[in-house]
Amino acid sequence: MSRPAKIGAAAALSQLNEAQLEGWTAVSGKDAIGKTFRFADFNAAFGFMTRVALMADKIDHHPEWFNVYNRVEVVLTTHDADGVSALDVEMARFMDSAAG
Ligand code: H2B
Repeated sequence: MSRPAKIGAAAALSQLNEAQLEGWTAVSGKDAIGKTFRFADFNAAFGFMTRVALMADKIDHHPEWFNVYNRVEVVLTTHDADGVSALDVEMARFMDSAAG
């Protein structure tokens, strides 16, 4: 697969903002976007993570994430591009749809 092109966090955030997807912010210290998802309980949070994990493996693009009970903090960046690429926007859109 060809190396994904870096578009940068600002461009990605403006695309997400355009699509009215809320809660995405720039991560400090690196070119990445992040969001904290909150669910009713662990079951709902882990269900979300499972749906995202299957998609991530399918498109070979994997999130950095941290889970405590009903909270899932995600960071999206493309290591191969050394920053945010269109794949991160695609994953962010999928996450918002998977979160319901
Ligand atoms: N995930 C993310 N987030 N960034 C990448 O650059 C990446 C990945 N690269 N998943 C893939 C896997 C790469 O390591 C393999 C070799 O294709």
